[in-house]
Amino acid sequence: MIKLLDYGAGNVRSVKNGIRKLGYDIEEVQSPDEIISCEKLIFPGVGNFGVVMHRLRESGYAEALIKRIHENKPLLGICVALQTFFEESEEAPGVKGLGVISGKVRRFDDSLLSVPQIGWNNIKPHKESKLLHDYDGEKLYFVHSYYGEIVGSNKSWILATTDYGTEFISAVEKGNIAAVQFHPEKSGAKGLAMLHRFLLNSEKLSRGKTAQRAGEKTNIAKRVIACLDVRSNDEGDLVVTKGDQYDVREEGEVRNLGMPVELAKRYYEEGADEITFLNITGFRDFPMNDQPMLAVLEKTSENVFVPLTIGGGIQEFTDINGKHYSALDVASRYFRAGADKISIGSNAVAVAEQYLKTGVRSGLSSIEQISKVYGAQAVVISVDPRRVYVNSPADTDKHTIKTNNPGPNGEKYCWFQCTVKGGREGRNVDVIELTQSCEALGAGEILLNCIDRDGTNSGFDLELINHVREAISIPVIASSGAGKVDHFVEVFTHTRAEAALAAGIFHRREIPIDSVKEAMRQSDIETR
Ligand code: 1PR
Repeated sequence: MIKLLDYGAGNVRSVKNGIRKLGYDIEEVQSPDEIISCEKLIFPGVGNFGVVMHRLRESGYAEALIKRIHENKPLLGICVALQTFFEESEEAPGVKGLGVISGKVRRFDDSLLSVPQIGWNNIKPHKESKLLHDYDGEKLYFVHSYYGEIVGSNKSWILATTDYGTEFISAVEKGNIAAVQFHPEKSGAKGLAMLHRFLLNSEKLSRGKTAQRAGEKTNIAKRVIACLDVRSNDEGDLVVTKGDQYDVREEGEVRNLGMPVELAKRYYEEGADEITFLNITGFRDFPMNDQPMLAVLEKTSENVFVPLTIGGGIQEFTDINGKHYSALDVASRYFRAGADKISIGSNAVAVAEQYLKTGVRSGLSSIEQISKVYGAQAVVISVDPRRVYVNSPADTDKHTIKTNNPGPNGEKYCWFQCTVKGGREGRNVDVIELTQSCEALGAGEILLNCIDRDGTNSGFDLELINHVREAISIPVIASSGAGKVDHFVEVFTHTRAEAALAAGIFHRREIPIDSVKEAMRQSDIETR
């Protein structure tokens, strides 16, 4: 019997779906005894080291896990699960890990690189193994700010290492015990194949392949993301739509570019590195009542094994019966439905306004609450900025840039005003104030839209992307304006954006995702 250790944090649905897709049955562990007695145990991990360890200890699972490891019964840990094997973590000082591997879990240095590491990277196998038997060097999906350090006393555990600023432990294996920092359940068909190797009772050992030459470092790929803006049309059907500068109506009708579940599956099969759903009317329709959106996520995660982000309406809410839902409640529901990340738009602006006014981290905002439980990497901020032109930086107290695209009256400067409610309302916050505040409060990634470019096919706003990229150290997803493959090459060669997102060109089948990747490869841009 295959059991899954679900301790109530993060998206475990994808692991279950992955196992079921492989033709196996999987059930959740109900007691510490089952942790010890089951045939195969999968221990997935998302979230904060301190929260995870606390839940493992209070449920009696921590001791049971240590016993299982000492008894060498098959166990596969994923992500934070690998980190719990260590003695302690910089993420939660004073909290003890399971302590089966010596050494510490450390934080990546964000003065040198974007933290979290979010994306597809390679691994370098160090020894023969069951897990990596037949592994052919494909990139795998990582999402983490902390990593297991390599020290002399843990070398016997190391199965593979990866480079991200520093070289860190990306997989461990000893006997029947294995754990990986990447997410096999989010690493497409190759990741599922790895899960399969864990489930098979094969004793075959081999040293998996690596894409790296001896001594060469691994590199994270630039991600290509397909975005599905979703809303109900006038007939009440949930459809994928697409706006021109956020106007999704054509001759009065909501544009219908397809069905969300089918389109997401198509993009997965075509090689999208991630898929994002934005419920674009979420700010006015409370999403917990919006069961179709949850159903979209549940259905999609049955067949799509790359990361899924969901945005729209992630904020606190009191329903007509007076029942209060915190933003954390709303986000949790989405994580349980199969989301790996949630994206906050309008509410992030309100949170930033409050933070800019008080300078206090109350711990109560949506960003702080969700980040604390699920980790920074699960909290994306979707920004909807629009240009405001000025003649001189002295004309405003906002962060300005000198622009090569002058304003309608020849203005040479502009700032980027944040908007809420799908661009309907401008706020007195600029894009730098917003993104820096959100980073300080615990957000892990910025989805940088651009109302001026959205749906225009005229290319990404490189000035905006550089402006934000230089101001923060969390990853930036460039969005809005992609019209041809060269635009992706351009955004990755002229900015340090970690990912590029597009909607219209993919929905209208103007450019296959494959062609984007091919053009990137020809320009020596690291791709999956
Ligand atoms: O404010 O937390 O409820 O979130 C609402 C979310 O919905 C926000 O992330 C906001 O960006 C999005 N949204 C709201 N209204 C619209 C609209 O279009 N009327 N969509 C909208 C924004 C922008 C991108 C788009 C890219 C790429 N869409 O997601 O996909 O611009 O398009 P392109 O490649 O075709 O140029 P909340």
